This record gives sequence, structure tokens and C-alpha cells, in this order.
Amino acid sequence: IYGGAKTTAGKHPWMASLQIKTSKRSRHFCGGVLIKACWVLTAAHSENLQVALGKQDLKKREHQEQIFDVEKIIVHYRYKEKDGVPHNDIALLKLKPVDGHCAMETKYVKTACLPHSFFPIGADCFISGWGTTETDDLSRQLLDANVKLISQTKCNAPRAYDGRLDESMFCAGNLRRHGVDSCQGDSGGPLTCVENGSYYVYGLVSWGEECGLKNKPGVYTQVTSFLSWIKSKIRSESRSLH
Ligand code: 4AZ
Repeated sequence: IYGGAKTTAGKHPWMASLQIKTSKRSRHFCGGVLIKACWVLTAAHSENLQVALGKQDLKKREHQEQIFDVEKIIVHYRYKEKDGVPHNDIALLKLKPVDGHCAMETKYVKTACLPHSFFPIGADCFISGWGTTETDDLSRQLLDANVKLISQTKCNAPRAYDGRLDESMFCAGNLRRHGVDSCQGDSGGPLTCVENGSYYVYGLVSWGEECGLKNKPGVYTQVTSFLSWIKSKIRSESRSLH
């Protein structure tokens, strides 16, 4: 996150750190969002992962953390990368239960809501993650920043992304402070918007031209475009157990 601030513990309890397991330790690689006890939403490029929930400091073992292996990765069937732009950049991770259960709700681990409708342009939203900052490769602490939703027309204008955005994407940033942005290592993580005190996962960090540049805001997967895909995948996976 560029232009972010250290979060307080439990402010983004749906935030997941997706980590690559190596023989010795685990390395943070991208973000994700807990949407149900056994389900994490993320971007489409995933590997041999484990999912860490309830984390703040990546370099410490924390008493509030909950760690899971991934039982199944479901990448969207229309995910493709074309001219460096990821389209339909969304995947579902099914967590492998430990002693018969997945995520347990605590102050530090909670699900985010799926949005039912579009948020208005200019709505106040948050991005969070452990990705690259203006001074460092990755952040050890979870950072967040306030961004505003930007209209498709503005973001597809010649000086911005010049028609490279499709309807499954949207831009967000802070047009007054252009240094506020998501960056590498934040991808797959949430852009949440608040309504009546509830947090909705409105976007997933997807791509952008570098980070924090003027006229090149972060581009996010539009979660509302994938609601029926998400619900049908979760439904059919849950059914296949019985
Ligand atoms: C990335 O490489 C990436 N500034 C994520 C977000 C943005 C750019 C790149 C947006 O994962």
C-alpha cells in the first residue's frame, strides 16, 4: 500500500495473507478476503498456498492468528491475461478444515459481506494489505488507506487507461493525493466499502500501471460482476459433501 497507515488490530478482520509454503518458513505473496468460514476470495494467480487469518505483523507468531491449508483453488473460467491486463481476475480458495472447522469468528477474524448493489462513484472505501510501500518491498505490518471509487469514463480516458478497462473492473484512488494506491503484494486483497456500519468486499486488488502514479489509479476486480459465480461455486461445493 502506498500512502497507507498502520492499522489497528481487528480493523480488517476479513483480511487474509496468502503465503507460499517453503520448507522452512512461509512467505507472504498476496492478499485475500474471508467471505465464509471456509472460503476466501482472491485474485486469479494462486500457487501452493496457505492462508493466514487474523494477522497484523507478518514476522511474528500472533496469538490471534488462524492458519489453514487450501483444499481447493477455483479460478474463474474466463480468467485471462491479455496485453498485460488480467481479465476476470478472481478465484475462490476453499480452506481445509482443522478438527472439523475452518475460520472461527473472533475480534480479529470475521467475514466481510458480499455487496448486493453498486456503490456510488465517490463512495469512501478502504484498501488494505502487506504489499509494497513507497519505501519498502513488503510491509511487515498490515497497512490501510482510504480511496474513492472513480467513474469508468474517467478511468478509461486517454490520459488514464485509454480503453483498457472492461466492465468487470473499476478504478479507485485518491485523485487529490495521487500517492495513495495498492501495489504488488496487495493483489487479491480487499477493497471494502462501508454501508450502515457493515463492510462489503466491493473490489479485489488486481492491477495498475506501477503504483501511486498520477492518472494511473489502482484497478480492482468488480465483485458485483461475479456474485452468481461465487454463490453457485460455494453452493455446489457444499452440496457435494452430503
Ligand atoms: C501487482 O503487481 C499490482 N497500483 C497490484 C496493484 C497495482 C499495481 C500492481 C495498482 O500486483
